[in-house]
Parts: sequence; C-alpha cells; structure tokens
Amino acid sequence: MPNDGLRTVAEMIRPESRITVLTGAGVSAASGVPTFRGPDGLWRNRRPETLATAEAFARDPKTVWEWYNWRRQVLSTKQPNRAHQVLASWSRRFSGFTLVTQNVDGLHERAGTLNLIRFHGSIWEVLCWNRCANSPVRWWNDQIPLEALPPLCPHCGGMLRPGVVWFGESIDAGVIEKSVAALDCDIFFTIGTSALVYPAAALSIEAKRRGAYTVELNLEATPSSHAVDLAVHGPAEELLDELNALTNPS
Ligand code: BJW
Ligand code: ZN
Repeated sequence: MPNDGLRTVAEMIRPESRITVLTGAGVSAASGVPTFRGPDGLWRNRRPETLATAEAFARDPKTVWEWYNWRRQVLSTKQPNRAHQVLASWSRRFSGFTLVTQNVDGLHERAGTLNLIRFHGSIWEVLCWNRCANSPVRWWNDQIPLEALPPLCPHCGGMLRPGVVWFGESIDAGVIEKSVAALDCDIFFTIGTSALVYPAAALSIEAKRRGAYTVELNLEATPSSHAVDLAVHGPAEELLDELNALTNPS
C-alpha cells in the first residue's frame, strides 16, 4: 500500500516540473557508507572540529589525511544504491532537474547524475595547501592508497589538501550561485540529511519562501521536518523507489 504522502507528491510531478533535490549522507547509507552523526557515524567518539577544519589540518595534516585516505579506501569498495539510481534517472527525465549534494563520496556521479552541484566539494579532488601560482585551483586524484601522507603538490612540493569544504570555510561562490538559482523550482526535496549544517540546511527554507512545495525524506524527524510541507519517514532508497514507481504507472 503506497504511502499517502508519496502519492500526494507523485500527483504533483509533471514532465515539465522543475525539481531540485538536496541530498546528504543518508542517501549513501544503503551503499554501506557510514553517515556523519548517526549511531555508527564516521564521527562517533570524535568531535568533527578535530578533523574537518583547516585548523586541525594545519596542526596535524598526517592524521587528517589518514582519515581521508581511509574513507577513500572504504568508498572505493561501495556502489551507488537505488536512491542514487532513481535520482540519476530523474536527472535525465526532467529537463528542469538539479541535484545539490552535500556528499563528497562521488556516488551520485558514478550513478550517472546530470546537473549535479557538489556543495561540499569532493573527496576525489585535491588542491594545493599553499594555493601556489602554478597549480590549478583543484584537480582530480583517485589514487588509492595515496603514496604519501600528506600527498605533495607536483607544482611546488608543498602539501595537498582534500577538495572538501571544512567547517568555517565558505562554500564556493559559483556553487552558491547555481544552488540559489535552483531554488526557483516547483518541488524541492531534502533527502537523507540531518539538516544541522549551514548554509545547506537553509536551502529548503528559501525554496519554500520562493514558492516551492518542500518535501523531506529521512529515516527520522530532523529540525527541518516542521518547516517543510511534507515529511515522510523511511529509508530514502525505498521511498524514492516507491515514488518513482508512482510517477511511472505501468
Ligand atoms: C537516512 C538513511 C536512509 C540515514 N534513508 N535517511 C548558522 C547557524 C549555525 C552555524 C552555522 C551557521 N552558518 C554557518 C555555520 C557554521 C557551520 C555549521 O553549519 N555548523 C553547524 C554544525 C552548527 N557551517 C560552516 O562552517 C559552513 N561554512 C560556512 O558557513 O561558511 C561561511 C563562514 C565562513 C567563515 C566562518 C564562518 C562561516 C561549511 C560547512 C562544511 C561542512 N563540511 C562537512 C565535511 C565535508 C568534508 C568531509 O566529508 O570530511 O560536510 S561536515 C559534514 O556534515 C559533511 C556533510 O556534508 C554535512 C552534513 O551532514 P549530513 O549529510 O546531513 O549527514 P548526517 O550524518 O548529519 O545525517 C545523516 C542523515 O541521514 C540523518 O538525518 C539520518 O536520519 C539520515 N539517514 N540513513 C534516509 N537510509
Ligand atoms: Zn603547490
């Protein structure tokens, strides 16, 4: 028996609908990727500030890189799940579709998602810590394991850093611009995020202010649940599969 909330959303979706989706770590949970703040989260027993800040990196780059190197190894063994696949198919099906992901894991890319915005960067990119004049702003590096920790910049011999956004760092201006443009949509989905980290958590509020119907899909209630038009609780990979089937009646 389909969920009533999902049926309501399915009835709103039209081929010409402008759909924007914000995803978080919960979307990758079914792939076996640990979330950040859950009971088995990556940061269990650690304070995020001890690893995901520029200050932590400046103090102890080796330890921070060991964590990222380990996560890259874990991720290389994982595959996109049904949630990634449904969203990738929507990116081809709806011309007005944008996916903004907070995830740095690369699984939306591997599922073939079009029109993807990486709000917090990518664990598969690196940049020069010194931002030396000869190096590109950022570049791809999927070497596993990295041969040196910290890895070194081929241009200046200094340290590289992961291409992710740490606490206290600004989101790339171009990324903000594209994300804000995507808030002018008909339906805004927030999927698998604890909605604790800003400014990502504010996107849904702004989309609603601009007239979007806002939907949250999450295993459990979040601080955003009361602010959205519809909150549906359950695993994203199952809810998206069900919603996709409801919008594709056979
Ligand atoms: C399932 C599921 C299943 C499980 N199906 N669901 C306003 C107010 C307060 C603070 C601030 C503010 N504005 C800025 C701040 C500071 C800070 C912040 O937000 N702090 C809060 C924590 C209080 N923000 C920043 O610093 C940001 N920068 C910024 O604002 O710049 C301006 C500035 C400049 C200078 C000084 C100050 C400000 C940058 C934030 C960068 C966040 N980076 C990280 C690390 C990325 C690199 C890495 O991976 O190592 O991004 S933190 C981490 O959290 C990561 C994630 O993308 C992000 C969000 O986590 P997410 O995805 O929501 O995961 P979880 O684990 O929290 O939740 C998982 C959810 O899934 C749960 O709800 C489960 O129920 C659910 N789930 N299985 C569906 N199967
Ligand atoms: Zn350099």
